[in-house]
Amino acid sequence: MNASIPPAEAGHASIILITGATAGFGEATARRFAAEGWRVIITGRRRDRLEVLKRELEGLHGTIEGGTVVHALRFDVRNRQEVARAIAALPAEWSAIDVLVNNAGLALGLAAFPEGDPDDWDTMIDTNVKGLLYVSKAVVPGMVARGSGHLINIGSIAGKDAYAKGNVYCATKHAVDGLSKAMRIDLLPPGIKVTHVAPGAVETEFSRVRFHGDRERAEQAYAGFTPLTGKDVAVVVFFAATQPPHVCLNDIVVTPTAQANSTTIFRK
Ligand code: NDP
Ligand code: 8X3
Repeated sequence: MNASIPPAEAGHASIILITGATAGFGEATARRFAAEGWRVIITGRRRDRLEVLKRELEGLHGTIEGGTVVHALRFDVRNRQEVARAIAALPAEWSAIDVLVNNAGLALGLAAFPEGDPDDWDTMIDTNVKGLLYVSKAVVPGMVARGSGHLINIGSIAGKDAYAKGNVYCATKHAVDGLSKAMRIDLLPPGIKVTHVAPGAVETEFSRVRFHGDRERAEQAYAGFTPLTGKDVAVVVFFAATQPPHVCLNDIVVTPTAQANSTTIFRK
């Protein structure tokens, strides 16, 4: 992977906004891009985590072009007004976002359809689908005006094939796949790239959130095989973001070696 374009080649440090950068591969992606000299906008709901990560990355990578290397924005992707206000209020030096990583998302519960909890369904649909739309709607007009930009939408292997008891989570990730295809068509004229990244099992806070804090159940999800890490996904996102202007990686499925598809994991 040596095709990366140093941000300096564009004449200024590129800016990336990552939703859900307080944990998991959003956080790993923020670390990776900051280390590569990008200016990084980290977002999420947990203000304390945003502040700690901002301080850490500034300590590690200092300032860039006389300004700070990290900007933190607290918002809930489900709240359309909050999203629009936060993006509109970005200081001028942070407003020309080159890459948007739509990563914030979650699964809640693992239940056959008749036993599913409609509150969990609402949260997954509001976060994984509507949240992605709201953030994109706030960021894309600037990209269109500048005639360049890149959306990297984090879907899932669960958006390629459904699995038992995954029903609504799988549906939201199928929606991310479908939206990525549709956005790619609509955003051809202004030259905006759209990449869909569909990871398999990655050990993050994902399963703890899914099982409402049950650590033992969460750990079982990764028993008997080596899952991906947040860093593994960050490598893929970085590779996609640093291709030359005429190259767009459309759809990337990345799984642990022990995983063939959404239903088949070889556990020792
Ligand atoms: P984590 O639980 O570790 O991180 C999720 C991130 O999303 C957190 O930063 C959280 O921040 C943020 N988030 C959740 N809800 C909201 C919200 N309403 N508003 C703003 N931010 C929100 O999970 P992962 O890193 O594993 O997951 C990241 C993405 O990858 C998700 O879209 C997930 O569906 C997808 N995915 C995960 C896989 C896995 O196996 N782990 C595999 C394939 C895809 P905060 O709580 O501070 O708001
Ligand atoms: C998250 C991983 O196993 O639910 O998308 O598909 S899984």
